Amino acid sequence: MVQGIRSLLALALITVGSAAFAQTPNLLWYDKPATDWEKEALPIGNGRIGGMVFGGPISERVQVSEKSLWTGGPGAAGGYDYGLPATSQVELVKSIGKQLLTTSLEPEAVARQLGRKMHNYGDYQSFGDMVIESEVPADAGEPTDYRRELDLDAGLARVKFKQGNVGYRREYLVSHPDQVLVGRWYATGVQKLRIRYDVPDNRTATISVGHGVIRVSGALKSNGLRYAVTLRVKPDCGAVTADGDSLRVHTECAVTFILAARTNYRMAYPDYRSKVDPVARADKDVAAEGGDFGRLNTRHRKDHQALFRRVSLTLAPGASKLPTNRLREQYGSGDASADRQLEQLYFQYGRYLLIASSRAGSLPANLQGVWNQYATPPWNSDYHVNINLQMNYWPAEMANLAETTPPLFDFVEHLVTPGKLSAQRYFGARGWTLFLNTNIWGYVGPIDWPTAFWQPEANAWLAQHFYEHYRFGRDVEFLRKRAWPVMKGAAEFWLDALVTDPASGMLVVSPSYSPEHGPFTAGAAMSQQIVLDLFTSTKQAAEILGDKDMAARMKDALRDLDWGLRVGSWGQLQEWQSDIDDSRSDHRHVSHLFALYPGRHIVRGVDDSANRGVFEAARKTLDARGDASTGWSRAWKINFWARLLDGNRAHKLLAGLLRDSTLPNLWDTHPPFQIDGNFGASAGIIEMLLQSQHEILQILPARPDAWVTGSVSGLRARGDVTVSIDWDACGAKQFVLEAGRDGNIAVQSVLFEQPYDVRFDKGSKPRAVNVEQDLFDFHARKGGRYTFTRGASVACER
Ligand code: FUC
Repeated sequence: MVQGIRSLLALALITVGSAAFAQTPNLLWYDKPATDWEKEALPIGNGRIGGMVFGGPISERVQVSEKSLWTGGPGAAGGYDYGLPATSQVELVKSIGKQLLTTSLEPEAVARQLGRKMHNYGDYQSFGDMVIESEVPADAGEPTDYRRELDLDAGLARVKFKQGNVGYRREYLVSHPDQVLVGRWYATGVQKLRIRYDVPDNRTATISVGHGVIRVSGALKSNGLRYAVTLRVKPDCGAVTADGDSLRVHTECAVTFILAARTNYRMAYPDYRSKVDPVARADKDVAAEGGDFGRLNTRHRKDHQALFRRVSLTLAPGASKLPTNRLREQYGSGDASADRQLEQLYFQYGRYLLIASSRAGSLPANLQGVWNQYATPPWNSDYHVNINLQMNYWPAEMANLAETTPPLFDFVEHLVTPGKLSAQRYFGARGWTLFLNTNIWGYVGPIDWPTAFWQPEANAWLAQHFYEHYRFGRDVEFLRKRAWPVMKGAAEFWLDALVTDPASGMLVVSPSYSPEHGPFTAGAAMSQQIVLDLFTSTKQAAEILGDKDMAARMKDALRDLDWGLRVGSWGQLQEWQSDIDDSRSDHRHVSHLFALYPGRHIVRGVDDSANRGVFEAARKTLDARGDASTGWSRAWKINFWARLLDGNRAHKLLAGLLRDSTLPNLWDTHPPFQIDGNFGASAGIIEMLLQSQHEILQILPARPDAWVTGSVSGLRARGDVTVSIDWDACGAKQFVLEAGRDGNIAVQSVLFEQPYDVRFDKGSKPRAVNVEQDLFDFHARKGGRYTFTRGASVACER
């Protein structure tokens, strides 16, 4: 009788739960289990731990990653030097820099002198696999009614199917508040399960099984880093027994799986080992909430939705009835509504992936976010800082996910200490720097790959994120305590490292290299533009913080700096000081448009001496580079075209990305897979709807014709403003600005095609409203809501 009631309860749960399988817009779903990790499995994560869910009915695999499980680094046999040379390279760097003032050099020639072999750099490792085999009656037949989904809104992966006369439902999440991966399996009949945890073949681990727990622990051979998994299996009723390295469960009830994964890594140069025992830590983790799935899920959902639900985007109402792989396959074949649904899903997926791969207390999102199944992943699954790490964080502020940025800031701050040694030993400079790539072990030197080893401007590009965080949230304490040391250190580095070009008398970067092609020269456009961005921001920050000395030094340096904005013979923006651009080049790095995005110095309509013709030249350059490229490059181009205010072209890039650079699980390809393109594209979609890089709000600056009607809410603009917009074919019908603090808000009114009524909600009366220079400019009050409604007299007939 009791058993019968339990079955009924399980059935009720499945029925109740089936609402969760309803078709909602923020959902990826499939009608088959995944077989391919890269293309089909579905990612869940809490920033530190990642899970890839396959959804196999008989043999289930959840592949697990934890961000700090890396080979190499300190402790590795043969030593590790953080990329720092034993003897000073300063004279060598200086002499090559001087040489480049009059000639160019092939990258191979420079790499022979300045490159260095990566030595115990290491690789990000898979943590292993939770494997659950089910035994079903011989006459059960094949599974039917199969469905596997990723619910972006709930932060859950789900699987359901029927086999024989039994219904099955499974849910998976990775909780940030509780730091565990959790699975919950329901069935309307008996579940006979065998559970094990597989460690990758390249490792040997100690496995112990008993009392409903599998413990796996060991140390990486290469560097002694300790790791531990504790997997607790908890059926609501029935027995769990040990069987060799596995656990067996025989139950008529639902079963909860709680998995903890820990290492003894800590992010602290030069001693990256914590004293905490990973086994004890993992054991403690699995005790969270007494292992009660309901409570774990409630806490997880609350935490996840507090972030995820802040932004909504509707390009087409409803949700497609097609599985996501088919929705993507048929993209662009005529069903406009389905295409819009895929675009909005892809946008929200980028936000979901950022929440899942970057939360406070862990390392930042790497080239694969947090998900990795390899022992030697592409590019070590590391942190490339000549665009890729930065691109991961492009959507963070605008997509109202500032809470995903602490890992980036913690990581960069921790690089400043070794980065100071790098600045001294390679440049004899103050401040800090690093080059093309870095890892969890504070690597700050160049490597020996001629195509891409030299990028000391990475310090300034990373510092940009600190200042942008201030610009969005206006947190002066953050600016003072966290951004300023990083920015000032990068600025002092460049004050020391820049050289005067005798030909122009201007300050240039030398050696300078435009990623990842062409010769080494002095003053390539990207080098100059990145330093320009840094000096501009550092000057502003110095003024805000009252550092008069630094403000003055930045002012002088900005006057003397070559800004890297030159228009060349075919109307292009020059990539190098010399006019040598090949109009047939389709190279994926469009580095010389840094000042367009993510920089802010290429401005439409400004025609001063620094900016003459560069907006048009940027367009010319981008046109010549063409649209097709690898995933992240297409994503960058969406942002470029949005900044060029060409919504249709930005949309064309987005369409190309979805068609040619997106896998069935909507991951971005490089190939095989690299997550930066997902993030870059989500940022690009926002740039099409809202821009604020000049502290002036542009509403729908690059809305493509294809987005006829729609709405977005919860986007963030610089100045601590939250923005919601409703639009139709004629533009914004209504937009609402919510001020997070007292201060000026400027809206570009030139884009208003019709008259707007402006309503200032109670208590938020503006102090001053100026309509001049095409700006609607007013002083907002903290908490004020400002509603702009298109005049009722305007009939939109388009
Ligand atoms: C940069 C890119 C490559 C790749 C690598 C991780 O070097 O040029 O295409 O994305 O980063």
